[in-house]
Amino acid sequence: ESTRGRLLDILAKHNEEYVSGQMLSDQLNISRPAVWKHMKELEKDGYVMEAVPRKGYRILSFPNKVSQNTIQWGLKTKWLGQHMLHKTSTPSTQMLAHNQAQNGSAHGTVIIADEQTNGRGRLHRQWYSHKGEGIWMSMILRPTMEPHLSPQLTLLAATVLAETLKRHCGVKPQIKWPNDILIHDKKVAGILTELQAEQDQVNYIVLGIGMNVNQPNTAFIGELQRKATSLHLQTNQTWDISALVQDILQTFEKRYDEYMENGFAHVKLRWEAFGYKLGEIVPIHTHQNKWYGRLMGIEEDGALYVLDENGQGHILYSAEIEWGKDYV
Ligand code: BTX
Repeated sequence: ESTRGRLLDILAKHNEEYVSGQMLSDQLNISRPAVWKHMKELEKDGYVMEAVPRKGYRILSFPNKVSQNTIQWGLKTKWLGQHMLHKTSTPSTQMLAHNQAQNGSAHGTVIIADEQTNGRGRLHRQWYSHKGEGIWMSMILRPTMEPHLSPQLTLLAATVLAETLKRHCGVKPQIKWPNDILIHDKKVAGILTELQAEQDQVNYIVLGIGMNVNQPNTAFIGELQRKATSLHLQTNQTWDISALVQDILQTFEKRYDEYMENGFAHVKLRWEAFGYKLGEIVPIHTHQNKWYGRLMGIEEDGALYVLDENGQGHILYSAEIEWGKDYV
């Protein structure tokens, strides 16, 4: 743990009480001017500190902006997010995560940014990632697994987001296959999984999560106006991004460990409980064709199972399901 993290820990444990500079310097094994320097750094992160002569220091308030400190502060995980890199601005956290992974970053490393200037969705589509309004993060995972099973991790991530949003914000999210999170037929979050693998073993996975949190109505323009939504628009509340990130990381770690131990069956059930239009007939695009099928559920390998008009079953690996309020 970093010195600054330990410093915050000590101050937080003392709550409203002052902690003397001498005690901090003793406990952290650094000089008193070094303690002072860390305080100044924390203030840059948005902490409001009070320093009183002969009494010491205390925290008056925590930042509402995101930093490695605000996320790691009180983060109850064993391995996920214990290594973290936070940027105020970056082209794409996916790109950064790939670089980090190739340089040997540990399993569970999290890269997060306030803003992405070149955020990406699947098939090189753009992902709108405006400053401070959402969660733009990528995690590096190094699972012992065969590459063909990796779509299960995308589905797992989708269930984690749905589950966390429901519990944390009281909304009713749905998962559109394979990995879009919708609320009231509008996209609130997306997942992008990228894989580096050998023949029969995953080398690493970069799992990117984009979630719209505090965007106002005016944030979404053009096609996004009818396609996208934010938690703020759905709940009329402004959400603490660090707290939400912590919850996502904690829930993800728990579900990931369960999945590694017990397999996919529970993930499948949970995914299906959130499944968008499951049991319904919807327009489906595969290759150049548009046809109507009844969404039945997902397969062990993450494929979508659909019945066509003749009751014939189809297992789909790539398809677009038409969605939104305005299709028919
Ligand atoms: P996707 O290809 O399923 O969705 C991309 C489509 O979603 C776009 O074509 C556009 O129509 C719509 N869209 C773009 N931005 C938004 C937005 N903010 N909210 C709702 N809809 C939008 C989904 O791709 C996967 C997105 C992953 C994003 C994360 S953010 C952290 C990481 N870094 C990075 O560059 N990508 C990932």
